[in-house]
Amino acid sequence: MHVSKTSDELAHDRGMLSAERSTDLSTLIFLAFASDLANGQGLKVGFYEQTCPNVEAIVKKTIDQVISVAPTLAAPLLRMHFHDCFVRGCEGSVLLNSPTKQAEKDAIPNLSLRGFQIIDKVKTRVEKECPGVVSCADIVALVARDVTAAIKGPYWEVETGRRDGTVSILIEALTNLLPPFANITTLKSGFKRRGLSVKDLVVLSGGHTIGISHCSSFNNRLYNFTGKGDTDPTLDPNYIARLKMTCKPGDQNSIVEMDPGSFKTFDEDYFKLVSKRRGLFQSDAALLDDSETKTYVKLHTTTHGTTFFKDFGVSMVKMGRIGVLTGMAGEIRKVCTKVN
Ligand code: HEM
Ligand SMILES: *[C@@H]1O[C@H](CO)[C@@H](O)[C@H](O)[C@H]1NC(C)=O
Ligand SMILES: *[C@@H]1O[C@H](CO)[C@@H](O)[C@H](O)[C@H]1NC(C)=O
Ligand SMILES: CC(=O)N[C@H]1CO[C@H](CO)[C@@H](O)[C@@H]1O
Repeated sequence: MHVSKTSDELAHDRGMLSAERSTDLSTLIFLAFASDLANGQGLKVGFYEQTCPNVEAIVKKTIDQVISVAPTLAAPLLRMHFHDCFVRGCEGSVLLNSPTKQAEKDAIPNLSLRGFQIIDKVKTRVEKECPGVVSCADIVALVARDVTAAIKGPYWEVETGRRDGTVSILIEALTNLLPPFANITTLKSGFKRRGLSVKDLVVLSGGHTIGISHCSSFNNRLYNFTGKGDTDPTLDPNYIARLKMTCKPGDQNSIVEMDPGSFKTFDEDYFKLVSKRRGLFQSDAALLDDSETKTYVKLHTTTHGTTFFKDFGVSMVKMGRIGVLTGMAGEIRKVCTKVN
């Protein structure tokens, strides 16, 4: 059952969108959901060992095929698990279509959420082998691991046993996703509220070692940071000059690589960039504003054989526990874009 909204509510949402950058969206973020603490009870590695023993092999094979021809899909597929988990918990609501364009999918922050068709492709193959057994939420979690491994990133054991939710609401995506202009206080509390630590915040931000961003996510830093036609003083001026070549004033559509030169490879370069004041978003730069996150960033610019890969797997498992539905809760969707 999708939740439909009246046109009044819609108008309200749109107003919120345009106001989003100037007003305090993060207050809303905290009001939205108090219940989605991480616990992960009922999840375990190998949950489908008896009921669908080949599921992980099917997912991996499909993803290896996809990434070998379209490596840039790794980034949105990793990001999809993050978005799923931060809105309503990891229960596949990010995948739901709404006939009236009112689902999470239709929210502005999903601007770059791509790869839904890959999830459908995996699901179709899994359903063929074990109909009605494997949830879409688990497929999203497995895909996030497999795309990361496929682009030379870390590998981790994924806990499974999630079930799928039946509700997806646009406004929840707007209010629960952290905005790119979030400061360190907002970031830390947003993670804490979901049972994630300050370390998880800095480690998972390392996901920005791959992928692209639209200019709209950081344009204010280049042209009108405080409304006086100024730039963000925390962003390297040379980098600003370079970004301005692609991102013109008010440009919403152009895209840049978040980790220029290696945006298709999962590596530690993100931390080098942040340390050189070349983190693309204010939320990236903010990692220098807390002693714990700053220490982690700096550590990963100087030492060899760092712990980032191992840490990333650990934090992804923790993220994958946020607000999960297990046991008899929710359902196993037959098709990921629709409730049964
Ligand atoms: C800490 C708070 C976070 C904020 C504020 C944030 C914000 C953003 C924004 C604004 C974009 C660009 C969207 C666009 O303009 O196209 C983006 C892209 C991306 N994010 Fe994050 N993000 C956060 C955390 C994460 C986490 C935890 C992960 C995964 C572990 C992640 C993975 C990605 C990836 C892979 C992309 C590139 C997507 C693509 O290439 O299509 N982000 N993020
Ligand atoms: C961080 O952002 C929040 C929400 O916009 C704001 O209320 C708070 O004052 C900011 N904190 C700092 C230290 O700038
Ligand atoms: C910069 O921001 C201010 C305040 O929001 C606005 O009045 C002004 O028109 C903006 N300037 C440009 C060039 O967008
Ligand atoms: C507002 C917006 O861009 N929504 C998009 C969210 O993602 C879906 C699937 O890629 C697009 O169809 C929507 O247009």
